[in-house]
Amino acid sequence: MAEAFTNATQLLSPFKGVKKVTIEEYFTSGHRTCQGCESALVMKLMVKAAGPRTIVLGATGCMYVANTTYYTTPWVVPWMHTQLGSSGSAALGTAAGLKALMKKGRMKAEPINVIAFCGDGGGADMGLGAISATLTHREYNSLILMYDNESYANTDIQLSGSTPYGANTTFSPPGSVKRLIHTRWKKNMAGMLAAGHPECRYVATVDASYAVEMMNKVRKALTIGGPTFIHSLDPCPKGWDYDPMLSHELGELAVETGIFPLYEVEDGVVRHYGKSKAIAEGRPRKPVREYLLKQGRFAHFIEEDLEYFQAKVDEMWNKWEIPGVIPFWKEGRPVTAAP
Ligand SMILES: Cc1ncc(C[n+]2csc(CCOP(=O)(O)OP(=O)(O)O)c2C)c(N)n1
Ligand code: SF4
Ligand SMILES: [Mg+2]
Repeated sequence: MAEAFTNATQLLSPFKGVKKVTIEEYFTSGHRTCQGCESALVMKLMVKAAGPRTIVLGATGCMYVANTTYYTTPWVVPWMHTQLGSSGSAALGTAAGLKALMKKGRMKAEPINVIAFCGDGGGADMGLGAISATLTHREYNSLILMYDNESYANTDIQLSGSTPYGANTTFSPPGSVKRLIHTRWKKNMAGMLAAGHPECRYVATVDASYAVEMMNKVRKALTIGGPTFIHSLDPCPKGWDYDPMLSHELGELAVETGIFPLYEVEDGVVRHYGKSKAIAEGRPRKPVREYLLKQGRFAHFIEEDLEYFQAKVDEMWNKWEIPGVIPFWKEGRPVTAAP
């Protein structure tokens, strides 16, 4: 009993290979996401990794709207919608509420996982302040998972702070006068949160194309406890404009080209994972064009756009203080000019 008030967490050991993954599902049929939606797969893997004693809170976005339509829902565990910018406050409030109820003896004292998810619009833009605040409260256990489909997808693919350079969105349609409307580089969400939140013991990036690794990072975050954060890159056939059968391949290419590094920061120690580890150790990356040109949102790119994108990714791996994670230079910063 007393243990529950000292921040005890569930001890979720890693799945040792795909054959050891549990078969129970807590996100089942009954959703209406697009064919090939990786974010739906992320929800399924996330809650499978967490197990049945879990509460999920979901900010507005595709994973709210398409998953809870007209009294149907795929969620088997308790689930609650929260406002678009509120994943952080929902996570913290729920964790604090559970703790108070257990302390007063109003419910059985046991470690219950609290996971709040948000999209990139809800997390990297609108709810960034609330996520940051939650990551300062080490006395409450919660995981915030940002599923990043790189746009405000639910309202028809508007540009977010997480949309990649040059992408065609409904807010940045390429035209004959101006080819590139969106010319800002994507926010470095995981790196920013890891570097700036000393009370947060675990931040990681994941990609559902590497499903076991992804689930094990969720299990690790929940086991470590306190406030934790995971950033997931999710191919979105509708917003990225590609054949749904390519979702898995695009998830792999995002990592193999070095565009989306897979890593974790645990108690201040950075560990690259899988192909990102090999890249950090010097293995050549695939050219970014292999990833970009499979997607209609980059169909207007000309050679100089591809070269600029490649140069920026090269910079991440060759020049950053911690490759792919922390982008600082002591001196002599290179200048990569945009076309
Ligand atoms: C405060 C507020 N502003 C705008 C909206 C309208 N809205 C609903 S879903 C959504 C898109 C959210 O984008 P993101 O968080 O990236 O999730 P996605 O739809 O991509 O899954 C918007 C703008 C809202 N629900 N609340
Ligand atoms: S628009 Fe994208 S994120 Fe939304 S349900 Fe469709 S594939 Fe999934
Ligand atoms: Mg989004």
